[in-house]
Amino acid sequence: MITALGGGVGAAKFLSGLTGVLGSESLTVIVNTGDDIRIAGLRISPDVDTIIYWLSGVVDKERGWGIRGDTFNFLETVWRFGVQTWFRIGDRDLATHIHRTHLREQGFTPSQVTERIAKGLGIGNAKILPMTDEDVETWIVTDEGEMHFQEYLVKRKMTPQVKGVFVKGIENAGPAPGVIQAIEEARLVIICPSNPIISIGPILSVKGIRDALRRTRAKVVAISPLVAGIPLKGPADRLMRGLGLEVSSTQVAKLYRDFLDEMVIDEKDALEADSIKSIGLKTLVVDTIMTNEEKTEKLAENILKLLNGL
Ligand code: FO1
Repeated sequence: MITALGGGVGAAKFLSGLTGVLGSESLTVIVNTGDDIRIAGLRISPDVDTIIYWLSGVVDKERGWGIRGDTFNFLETVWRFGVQTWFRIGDRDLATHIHRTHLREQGFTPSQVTERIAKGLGIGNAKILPMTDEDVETWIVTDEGEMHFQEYLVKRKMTPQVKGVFVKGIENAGPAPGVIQAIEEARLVIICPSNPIISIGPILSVKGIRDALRRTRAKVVAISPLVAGIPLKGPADRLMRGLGLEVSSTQVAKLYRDFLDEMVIDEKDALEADSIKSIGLKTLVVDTIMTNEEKTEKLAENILKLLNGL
């Protein structure tokens, strides 16, 4: 069994490649829910949905999120009612949010809702688990005040200066059913090429998850989301810098050092291999840029090779 931790477009893309080359291995994905937001009364869980959309093949690959060929009639109409429309909810995507909101109002948990949405969209080759069933939200402290992560990313286009990050509600967040077991029973745990601060960070902050990663007998491998010192998408560099961290794969490895066995970095960062080895971690240098399906599957195959000899 393979267990992956991730959130965001990089993780979703990588996982779509991984499911293409899995063979008989089963896959469980533990997904960040810190990006969740309520807009216009809807419960939106962007990282969960992005992974489901990629794995089910309905995703808009150009944007990396949302559903291919979607229209925006709903947004155009609620805009007339004065509802904010900076978060682009497509009409087909809306069906997911309405269904989630309705099920949550009936008392279903995020895990149960996720299972139903994944099943409805035909995902059979991976189990998708939200990191927790508690409602949590990642907030960014900036020079212009505190704001929800989506407001920082989408509405403010990452322009405010980052001063800090916190996850509302994380103190009470225990792991969703199956999460700890998936880490404990895996042969390989993959930390996807996701933002270490706002995608992987919240997962590691859920009670018991970091400890489970430390004690699992699985090999734990992380793929750096940085190539030549910058993220291919998203604000990882701005967030790391804002928190006073160096923006490098070595720094990402340091953030995971207490539970990590091996760090996977891009060929463009080959010079970092020595500094990562010097903190006691094995390093694999490969092409991590997922510009097409073939390259994504090649990366996944390279990661699966780490299973050999386990
Ligand atoms: N990202 C954007 O940059 N702009 C959007 O308007 C936007 C809408 C959106 C709607 C549903 C959804 O599931 C994801 C959406 N995303 C949008 C992506 C999302 O903000 C980010 O990819 C993740 O939260 C980053 O981890």
